[in-house]
Amino acid sequence: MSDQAELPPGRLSRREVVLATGVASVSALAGCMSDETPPPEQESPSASTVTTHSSPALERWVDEVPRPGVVDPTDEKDGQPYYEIEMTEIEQQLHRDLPPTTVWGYDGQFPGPTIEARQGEPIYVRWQNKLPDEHLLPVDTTIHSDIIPYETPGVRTVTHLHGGNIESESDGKSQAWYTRDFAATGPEFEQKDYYYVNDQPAATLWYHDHALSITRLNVYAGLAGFYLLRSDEEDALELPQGEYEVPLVLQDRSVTDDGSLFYPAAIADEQSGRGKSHPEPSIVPEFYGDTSVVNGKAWTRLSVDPTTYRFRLLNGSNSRYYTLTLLEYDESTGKTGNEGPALVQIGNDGGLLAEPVPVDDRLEIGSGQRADVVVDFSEYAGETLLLHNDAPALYRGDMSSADDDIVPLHEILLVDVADGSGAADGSGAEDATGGTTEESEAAPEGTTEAVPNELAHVPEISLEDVDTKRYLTLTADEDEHGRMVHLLGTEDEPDGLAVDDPVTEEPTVGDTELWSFANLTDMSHPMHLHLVHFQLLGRQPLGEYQSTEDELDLDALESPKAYEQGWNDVITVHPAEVVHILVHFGEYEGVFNDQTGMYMWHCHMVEHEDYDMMRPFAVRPASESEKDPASEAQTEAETRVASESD
Ligand SMILES: [Cu+2]
Repeated sequence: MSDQAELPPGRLSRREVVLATGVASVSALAGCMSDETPPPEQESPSASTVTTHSSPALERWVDEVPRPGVVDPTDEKDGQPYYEIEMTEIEQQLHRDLPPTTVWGYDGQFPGPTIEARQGEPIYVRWQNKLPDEHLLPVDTTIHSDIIPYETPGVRTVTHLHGGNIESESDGKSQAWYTRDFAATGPEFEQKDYYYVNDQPAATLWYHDHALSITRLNVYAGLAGFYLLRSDEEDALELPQGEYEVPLVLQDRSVTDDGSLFYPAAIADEQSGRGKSHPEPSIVPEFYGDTSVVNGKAWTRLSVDPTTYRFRLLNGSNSRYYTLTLLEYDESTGKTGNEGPALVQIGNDGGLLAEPVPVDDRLEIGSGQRADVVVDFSEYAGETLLLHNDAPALYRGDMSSADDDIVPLHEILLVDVADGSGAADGSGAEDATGGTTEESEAAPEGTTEAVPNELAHVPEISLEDVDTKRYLTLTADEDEHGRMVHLLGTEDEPDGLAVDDPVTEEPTVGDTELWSFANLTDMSHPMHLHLVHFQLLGRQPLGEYQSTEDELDLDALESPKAYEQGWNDVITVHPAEVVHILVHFGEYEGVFNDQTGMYMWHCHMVEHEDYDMMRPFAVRPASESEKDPASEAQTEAETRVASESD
């Protein structure tokens, strides 16, 4: 097995990068693929053939960033709050100077309304599909046409609670899709009402569409929103709240002059087909929009008081990475200046960190990831700041180069800090914000105080607790049309498996596993596991890791960055790197809860997830695995276990 870190011959000799309508080939990474010879039919990469869709030049920073609404329960079910949330097609103005844009929203909003949940208080949600018969965006019907009935009328949707430590039946798996009014349902559809037990640490969760092979289109159309899980422990910290706690979903979009969302219908690609013609519409390997959209508005500004704020950052873009910092900004010249106030991270995907961590460089946030940060603006009264992104569109971590920035997006959000008069001390500001009196009284106290030095108890998962190790590959291949297909593989199948190949990851509830992601491609991937939150053990170069070695050399690992500690459900794996994560399936030292059944793990760049960088995993009950470790149909197993326990 000594060769398993080597790349399959010819596999990744070129890189197809789709811009809005165009394609560039980007040569393979030099360092990790130097011994590879290009296949003879390969043409030279040529940036000159790139054509891009350009969105209209909109005046920046004219609209204030909207705050997502909060949705109220519509009823009760089994004594718990019950929400009925409709997905509908709506018109929404994305910018002052654009005509209204047709988007899809939950509860009539893009992004969807925030669900405010509390630890220990379960809720039910019925995600009602009320979408039109026709998709808003071009659907490629060649992907998994054997398991997706593309001829079925209606738009397939299914809502996944990202970061939810929840039952399999409510997970929102990609094949649990359904069309309008549940007229047609996918093979893994089980129930209409989803049950969210909320038995996990307070965290910034989010919900979004997850329908098999059209997730990229449904999310791009607008189907995503926040789910903020709160707890008494978190409340006791008196973190900034009310007006001083701002959820911000960062997205990139492209639009046309009439305001329509633009998403490429095909790979306009003379180069990559090797003489083969692509289907049309065709999926594109990645999508990068040229317009920054925050909370559903393009090029927005955020007005703040010179005090401390809590920002719930979510990367809701399809493929784009962000590396963020706040810079001083001269709005009249458009020039950036010195570093602004530090982003101080207090939480990530799965909840609060043990202690606040100033982000000393830039905050890297991949698609699907959340960063819970506080920022103290008190030294910046009267100043203008820019939330600045430095990640090139095609992101490779430290290996990134300027050539990778095929669709630049550096300016994300303008922040206006009010001058110190009046509003600064928090004593008079809240009346002007339109908040309720109760909120106004609650908000100011914690906002100007320093954030507590101790935030949460985060029990550490130890390598010594590992029951099972899995070596998992991130790889790519070419399909019969000459298009790139991204895949996930295993030690036995390093070249990758399809989403509908039999399940190969079958942890037992109560076990701890070491998952080692080996990235054989030339770009960074944000890898996501449903159900669980995991801890990053460390990273190392691909060439230095032999999966057959019994012991992992901890000294050889690059340690997690401070803000990567704690509970993650997305982790970035850079090119030619192995990332080791420790995953416990089930309750762990008083946090999280036991669940069994089928879930998914996948790259969260949704173009990759759709084709075909997604795999199932099955959490087996402890009793079942003792009796029969071989895989059986999970539904049968669950039925059996359930009936035995009755
Ligand atoms: Cu990916």
